[in-house]
Amino acid sequence: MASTNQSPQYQKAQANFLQAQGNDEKLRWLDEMIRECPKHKSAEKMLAQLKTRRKKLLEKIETQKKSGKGKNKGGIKKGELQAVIVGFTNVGKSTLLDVLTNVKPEIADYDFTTRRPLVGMINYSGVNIQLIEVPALYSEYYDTGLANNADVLLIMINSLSELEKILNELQRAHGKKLIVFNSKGDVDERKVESYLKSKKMNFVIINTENSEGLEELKEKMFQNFGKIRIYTKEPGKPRSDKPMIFNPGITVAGVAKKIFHNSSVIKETRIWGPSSKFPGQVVGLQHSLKDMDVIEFKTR
Ligand SMILES: Nc1nc2c(ncn2[C@@H]2O[C@H](COP(=O)(O)OP(=O)(O)O)[C@@H](O)[C@H]2O)c(=O)[nH]1
Ligand SMILES: [Mg+2]
Repeated sequence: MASTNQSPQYQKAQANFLQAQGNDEKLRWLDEMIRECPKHKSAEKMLAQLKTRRKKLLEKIETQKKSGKGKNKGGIKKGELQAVIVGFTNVGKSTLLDVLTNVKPEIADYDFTTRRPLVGMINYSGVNIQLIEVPALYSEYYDTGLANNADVLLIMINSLSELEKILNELQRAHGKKLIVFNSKGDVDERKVESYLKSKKMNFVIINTENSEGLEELKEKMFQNFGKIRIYTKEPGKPRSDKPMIFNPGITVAGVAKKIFHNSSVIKETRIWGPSSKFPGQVVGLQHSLKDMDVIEFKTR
């Protein structure tokens, strides 16, 4: 769908639609596109296409609801990128959720404060990451399903002695495991670091009280999803704020398919960033993209 003669409102809705993470958000922007689509004769075909797309999207949402797909036991709808914090009680899980997301959990220094999974959203440079605190291990409220199905597990500990027990509990979890050592109290961080390094562990040392290590944590968390970020731009304009998320190895054709559904509308593609030999390089449909690339399509 080339954006010729579209109002700025339409273009904005389209940009938001393309970057939407999740079907409900997609539906919202698609509705906006339909409202903003020109109503004159020559745009009839385009409007019809949008309506067909809306119908398909609704069907998809319905089947997902029925099959319960994308839902965990607790009725939490799985985000595109989902990380779950697991750990013993009182290690600072709720505090981490509090500092990284919009959720305000109850934080207390008595055991097993958190009794049901809490869900927050992190905005990491335009990427939405769903962060869930599950009730502590060994609490009657602990949720194995959430831990086992998460894409990334943040294993939160205050001392190295907790590690083995937790890893033992998480044998059936298939997500990537990132150890988050919360330096609470009197800890020799250098010792912790050299131990975890010697074990070739995937880890980050943080301190939720003074925010140390939180940026590194967000970056590592994103990397552990194994996804890449692609920004789009229109000719003569700055790049989008929110990236689109893809699996590594995605080609120009793959991105085009997601945006236009039909790559024959593309006249020329330019690339900026890690996969380009120089800024603004013209590339073909088979060109492989890298994390943080910016892609510009010129359409017919
Ligand atoms: N000194 C210190 N206390 C912390 C830190 N993070 C959390 N706490 C405290 O530890 C207690 C338990 O924290 P909470 O986030 O509820 O732990 P949870 O049970 O793992 O969710 C609370 O009193 C927090 O204020 C930290 O980095 N340093
Ligand atoms: Mg808690």
